[in-house]
Amino acid sequence: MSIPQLKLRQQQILNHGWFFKERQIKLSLEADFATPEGWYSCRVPSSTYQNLLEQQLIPDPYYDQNEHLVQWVGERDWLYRLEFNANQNYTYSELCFDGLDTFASVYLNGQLILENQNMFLGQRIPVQLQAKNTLEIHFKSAWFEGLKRMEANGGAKPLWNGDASRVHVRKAQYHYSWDWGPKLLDSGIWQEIRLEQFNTRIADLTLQTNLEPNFEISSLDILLQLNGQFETAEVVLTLCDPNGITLEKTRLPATTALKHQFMVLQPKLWYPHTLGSQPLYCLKVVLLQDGVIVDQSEQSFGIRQVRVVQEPIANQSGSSFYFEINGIAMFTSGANWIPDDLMLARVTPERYRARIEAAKNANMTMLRIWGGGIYEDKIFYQLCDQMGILVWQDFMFGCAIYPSYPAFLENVKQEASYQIKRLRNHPSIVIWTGNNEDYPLAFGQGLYDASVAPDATATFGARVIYEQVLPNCMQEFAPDAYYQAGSPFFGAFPDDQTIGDRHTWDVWGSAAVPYREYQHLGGRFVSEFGMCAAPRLETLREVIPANQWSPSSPSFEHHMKADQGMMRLHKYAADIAKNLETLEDFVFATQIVQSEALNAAYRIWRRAWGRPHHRACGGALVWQLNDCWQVSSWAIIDSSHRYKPAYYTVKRALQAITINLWTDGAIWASNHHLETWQCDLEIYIFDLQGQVIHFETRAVNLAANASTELGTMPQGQAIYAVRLLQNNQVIARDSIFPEPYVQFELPKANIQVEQIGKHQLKISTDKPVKAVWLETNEISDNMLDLMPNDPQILELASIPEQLELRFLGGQKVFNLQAQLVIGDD
Ligand code: BMA
Repeated sequence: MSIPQLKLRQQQILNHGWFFKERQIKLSLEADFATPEGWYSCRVPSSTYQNLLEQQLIPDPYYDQNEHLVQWVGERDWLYRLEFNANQNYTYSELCFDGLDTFASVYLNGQLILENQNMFLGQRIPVQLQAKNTLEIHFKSAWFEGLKRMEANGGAKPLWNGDASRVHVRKAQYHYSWDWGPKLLDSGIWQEIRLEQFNTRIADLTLQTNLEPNFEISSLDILLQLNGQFETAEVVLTLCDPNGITLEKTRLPATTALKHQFMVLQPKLWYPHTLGSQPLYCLKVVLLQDGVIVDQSEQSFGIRQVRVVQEPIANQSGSSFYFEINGIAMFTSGANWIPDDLMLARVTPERYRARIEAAKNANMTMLRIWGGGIYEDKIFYQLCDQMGILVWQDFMFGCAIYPSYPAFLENVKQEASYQIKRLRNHPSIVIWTGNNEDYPLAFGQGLYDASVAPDATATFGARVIYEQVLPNCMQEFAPDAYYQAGSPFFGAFPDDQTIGDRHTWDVWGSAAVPYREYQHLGGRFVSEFGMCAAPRLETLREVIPANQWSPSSPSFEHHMKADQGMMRLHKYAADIAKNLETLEDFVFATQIVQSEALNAAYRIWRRAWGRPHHRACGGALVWQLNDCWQVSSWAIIDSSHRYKPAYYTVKRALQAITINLWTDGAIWASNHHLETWQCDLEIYIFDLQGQVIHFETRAVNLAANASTELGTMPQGQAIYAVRLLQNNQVIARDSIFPEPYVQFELPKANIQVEQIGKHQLKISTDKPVKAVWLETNEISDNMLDLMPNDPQILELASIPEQLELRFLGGQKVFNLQAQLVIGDD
C-alpha cells in the first residue's frame, strides 16, 4: 500500500441533490430505487411531511382538520436517494448520519451499510467509496414497525398521550400526538449527513473542569482520542480565555488516548444571566503530521459549580430543592420547552433565538427540555450558554411504561452515551433527569414499589433504564453532572410537596381546582404547572376557516387536544365573564384565566423562597413556553411567536423585585438581588365605584435574595393596589380585584392612550381597570391592571394607526395616527 499523502481531514456535507418518493410495495426494493418515476427533489435536513408539503403533494397538516387527511403519510414507507462524487485519496472514509428518523435501511452503491433504529443516535459508518456513488435510504413506517414490536413484546401497556406502540420506537414521542399536538408520524433525514475522509483524525475530546471550593482555581482535564495512522503525529493544545487570548499552549506526541491537564487561575465563572456574565473558554486542538495540519477541533466550555441543594428546611418537613450556582442560591424561574414544530427541520436558528430571547426577556432563568420531544439542536444549547439560561435536560421518555427487553436497553444505552457526549460541555445544562412522569404513571397503576430493586423483568421494568442504564452512562461520560431518575422525582408518593420536584396539575388538570389553590399546591421545586388558553387571534386566523370562526366550531375544537380540554376551558372562562359567544370574547377570557393563574402561582411560590434554611420553594417552571402548531394550549408564546397575555404577567411576576398581594390581605415583596433594598410601599384601596377609601405609605426594607413579609391589608369587598417606589420611580405593582370576576361589575373607566414619542405610548385611566390588553406584539409591557393617577409608559417597536384595546368587561379602539406629534422623537 502506498504511503498516504498528508492531508487535512475533509468533510463533505451531503445536503444537496436528494430525491424522495413513496415506496411502491408492488416493486422489489431494488426495482423501486431504480425506477425513474415518482421522484421529487427535496432538501436535507428535512422530513417527509415537510418535503411533501413543499412539493404541494399534501395540504398544510395544521390548517383546519387537515391532520386527518395526511395520516396516510405515516403509514407508508419512503425512499430517499442521492448521487455524489467522492475523492478516493484517503485511507479512511466514513459516512456520518447525525439523525435519521427512524427505521432506516441505508445502502451505499447497493450494499446495506446501516440498519438505523433510533432517531436520537448519530451514526458513523466506515465505507469504501467509488468515484461516483449512490446513497439510498429506505424509511419504514414507524407506525407499523412500532406495532410489530409491541405485539412481539407483551402488547399494550398503560400510557398517557399517543399510541401504546410509541414506547417501542426511539423516536420523538410527541409525533404520535400529545395533549397539545396533532399526530404526524414523520420520517426522513432530520439531521445532517456528512462524508468525512481522513488518514488520521481527532475521534473524541473529553473535557472536565474541576473548580476548587474557593473558586480561585480550576483544573481542566483533557482526554483526546485519535483514529487512524498517527504514529509520527503531534498534538497542539491551546487554551484560550473568554476573549480569545491564549492562556496556555502545549505540544505533545500523539497517542491513541492522550491525557493532559491545564490549570486556570482566577477563572472567570459562568453564571445564569440574573447573577452574572457568561464567559466561555475555548480549547483548540490541532493534530499535526510532519508539521502539516491533518485535523483540528475546538470546544468551548464554561467554568462553574452547580449544586442541587436538598437539605432540611427550618420548621418544615422534607428537604429543600434548589439550585446553587458558584455558591449563590437562586430561585429558579422558567418554562418547559417542547419541540417547536412537528416538522423538525423547519425550526431555524432564528426561531430558536427568538424563543430563548423571549424567555430571557421574561426574566426566566431555566428551560426544561421535556422528555417527550427531542434532545435539542446544538444551537439551542449554544444560545443558552451564551444567554445565561440554565437547562434542565430530560432523557427522551415520557408518560408511559417503557419496555426493558435486552435489545431495547442496548439501543437506549447507545443513545444515552451519544447524547451525553454531545451535550456534556454545555455549562447551561445543570440537571439531567431520566424521564417525564413515568414514575407517577407507574405509581398510579400500582406498578411501582420503591422498596424493590429495579428489575428488567418486573412490571415497571424501565426502572432499570432510569436507575441503572442512564446513571451508569452519566457516570462514565459526565461524572460530575447531577442526575435524577425522573421528573417528578419524589419522596413517598408522586404529589409529595416536601421532597424532590413536583408537577402541579391539580389546577387545570385532575379536579380542575381554582387557581388560588396554588397557595396550597406548591412543592420544593415545581417543575411543571400551567393553565390553557387559546392562541392569539391572528394565529387562529391562520388555521380556522372564516366560516368556522366560533368557540364551538369543529375546527376551533380540533385545535385543542387536551383531555376534556374544551370543557375545562369553558369552566374556567365562565368565572371571567358571561355570554362568551364570539370567538374574540371567548379567546380573551381564556387568556385572562391563564394570565391570572400564572401570576398567582409565581407570586405565591416565590413567597416561599425565604432566607437561608427557609428556602421552602426553590423554583417553578411553567408548562409550557412554546407551541408546535396553532393550538389552544398551556404555552405562553403561540406557534407564530405571538405572545399570549400571560407572557407579560409572568414577566412582571419574575422581575428581580416584586410587590405582591393575596386575597387574604397578605402583602409581601420578593427580592432576587443579592443586596437588601430600601423602597417605599404605597397601598391603595378603592371601593367598587372606584373611589379611594384608604391610602398609606411607608418605607420598607427588602431582605437580600429572599421574600419579605410586609403585613396585611384591611379586608372587604374592594380593589386593592400596591406599588413599590425607589427614588420616586415605580419599580413594581400588584393589585387584587374581587373574584370571581364574573360576579362583580367594575366601575366604568375612561381609559386614555396617548402617543408621547415615536415609540412611546402613555396609558391612563380614571377608575381601576383589570387586564388591559393592547392588541400588538412588540411592546415593553401589556395585560395591565390600571389605577387612577398611575399612568404607565409603554415602548413599542412601531405605533400602529389604530390600536385595539380589550379589558375585563369591555373594549375600545384608539386612532393613534391622528395624535402624532410632529418632530417628536
Ligand atoms: C405534563 C407534561 C406533558 C403534558 C402536560 C400537559 O405533565 O409532562 O406530558 O403535555 O403535562 O398535560
